Formats: sequence, structure tokens, C-alpha cells
Amino acid sequence: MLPLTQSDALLIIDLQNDFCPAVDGIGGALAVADAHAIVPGINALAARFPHTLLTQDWHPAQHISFASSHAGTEPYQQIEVAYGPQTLWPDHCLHHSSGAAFHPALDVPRAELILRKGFRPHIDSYSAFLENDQTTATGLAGYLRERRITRLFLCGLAYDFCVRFSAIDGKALGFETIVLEDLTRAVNLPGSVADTHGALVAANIPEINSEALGIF
Ligand code: VGL
Ligand code: ZN
Repeated sequence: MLPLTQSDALLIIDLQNDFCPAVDGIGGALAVADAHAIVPGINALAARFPHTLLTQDWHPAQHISFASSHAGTEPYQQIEVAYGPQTLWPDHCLHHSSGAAFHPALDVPRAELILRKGFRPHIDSYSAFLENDQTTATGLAGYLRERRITRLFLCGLAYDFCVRFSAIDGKALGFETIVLEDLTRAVNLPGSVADTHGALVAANIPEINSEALGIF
């Protein structure tokens, strides 16, 4: 049992239609297998957590992370950009699109913050804290500190990209950080899940089953 306190927050990463298999033609641009399955568990936890926060991947057209923005490239290929390597993706989470909307079954009525990220045309942002240049802050660390939130439980999409980098940066910025492994799913590029697990272990970030919270 892990008792929750007022300084705990559930951080729900990018639970958006484009990261889930398409339903009725909506979403699916960068679908993560089995992503729908995590929604009921996240809703149940959100109802019990003292604080709930959401992130939303939110890209302009011709975003730097889109393969379509770089002639002669394909999605899932890696290129060098000004800030280093960048994996290219299918166009996804265009701001105000149905693909960028939250999953229709996601039910987090008490969500206190929706943090949008990836809105700068020339910088991608996997992490909820620092964009992919490793320098540009999103403002989330300051927000959490002012709100006296000290412990973060991460869930959502995708385990091997936005959950991974949010967890690593959150921990490095001084927040106690825990990944709820049953409430995430992975894009699963070659090696990406094993690399993520290794990086979380190395950073001393526990991966636990949400049942360990003992609040169901
Ligand atoms: C994500 C790839 C591109 C994620 C966002 O939410 O994990 N992955 N943009
Ligand atoms: Zn994105």
C-alpha cells in the first residue's frame, strides 16, 4: 500500500486520439497498440487522486517532428536537427484537430491543468518538463513547486517516448517520480521499450502496478 497525500499528483500523458487506434475514422495517426485498454484504469485513479494533471501533444502544421516536413524522409526514421537527433513521425496531434483531442472515454473532471507541449514549430517536446533541445522549459516544474506538489505518478502514452522523458526529467528536477506501468502502452520502435526500462532503472524511477496504490 502506498498512501496518497495532498502533495501527490497523477500526471496523465498525451491520452489523445492520434495515439490510440482509430475509432470511427477519428485518431490513429500514431496509434499505440492496445492504448484504449488503459483508459478505464486511469479514470478510476483520477477519481481518487488529490490532484490530476494532463498533458496534450499540440503541434502546428509542418512541425519539425513530422516526416512530411523533411523531403525524402519516412516516418520513424531519425534525422539530425539543430538540437541533435530527432525521430520523425507521421503528422499527428495538429492543434484543434480531432486527433489532438483527448480520448472520448477519458473522464478526469477534476483535472487542474492541461499542459500543451510541442507547439513550437522548430522544437519537439516529448517531456512535459523540457523540450527536446533539453533547454526550453515548459513551465511545469515551476507550476508544481508553487502548488507544493512533490510526488508524481505517471501514466498515459507513450511509455517509450513522452512518459519516459517526462519521468526522467521530473526526477532530475527533484520530484519523486513513479511510473504506473499497467497504465501505459508503448510505440515500440526497435529497442525502445528495453531502453526505456533501462533508463528508468538507472534513474531510480520505480515502475509499479496501479494496484499497489491500494485505492481501488
Ligand atoms: C509522442 C511521439 C511523438 C508521445 C508524442 O506522446 O509519446 N510520441 N509525439
Ligand atoms: Zn508529437
